[in-house]
Amino acid sequence: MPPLQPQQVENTQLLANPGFETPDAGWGLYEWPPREKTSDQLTGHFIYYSQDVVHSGKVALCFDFTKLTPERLLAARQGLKPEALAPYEGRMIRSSAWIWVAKGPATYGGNFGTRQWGEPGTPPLDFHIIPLGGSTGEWIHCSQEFRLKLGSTRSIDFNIWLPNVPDITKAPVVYVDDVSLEVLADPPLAAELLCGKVIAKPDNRVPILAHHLRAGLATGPQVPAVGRHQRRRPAQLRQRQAGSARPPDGAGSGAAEPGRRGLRDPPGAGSQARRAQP
Ligand SMILES: [Ca+2]
Repeated sequence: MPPLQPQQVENTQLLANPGFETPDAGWGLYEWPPREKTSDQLTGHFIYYSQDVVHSGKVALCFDFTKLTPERLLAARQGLKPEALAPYEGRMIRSSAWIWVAKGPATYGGNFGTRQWGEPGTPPLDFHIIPLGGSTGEWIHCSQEFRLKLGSTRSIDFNIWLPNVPDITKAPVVYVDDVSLEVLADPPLAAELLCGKVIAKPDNRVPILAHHLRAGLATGPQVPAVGRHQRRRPAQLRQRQAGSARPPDGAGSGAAEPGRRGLRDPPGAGSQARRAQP
């Protein structure tokens, strides 16, 4: 029997502009706590698209705390619609991000992940938030996986929260790139057939071949074992010497959403952080 050819399976990206290659697309940029007269242009001085340090492509998002007071927190956010996620109810989701701490304390960290909201003014129905950080001068990958349960979710947001540090002489400069919120592909139960005639497709996924039945192989074709997902190979690290990209006009909204708390203690279970392998 000739070998079966496994189907290509790919994860589904839920975020817009995950690699920041299209400035001003997808992401809202914020300061926290909100303050009066905070303009998009001012926020753009602290969070901006940069070509200085990138994980892939030509652009990463830089969070620069060197001109901020210690209590300030910077954030990037995308909103997601439950209707768009409804087809993936019950599926495994992976959120991940790469971070490079260019300047700051020996070890620095913030948080990132999703929050699911119900009625306005009430706490989140669910959240999946983990630390985002690491030591200076290397790309760190942080990721977690969870099962999507929308329930009565009315809105979802994906956030990156990075705080300043108490010692302003060590105010961080941090680059974030290749942020991802993916629906993990199912294992490929079906297979491309190289010969034989398909006579039935129970549950429309696993075909049964006529000659299998003749041979008494009632169990159907052997499906190659393929993992639930493939780990992404770290992209080659690149540190560019070119000057910083100017913050685009209108890069941030400058106002955080009222009545919503920016940070919560992240659940540690299911999270992982690992260093890039050059
Ligand atoms: Ca990028």
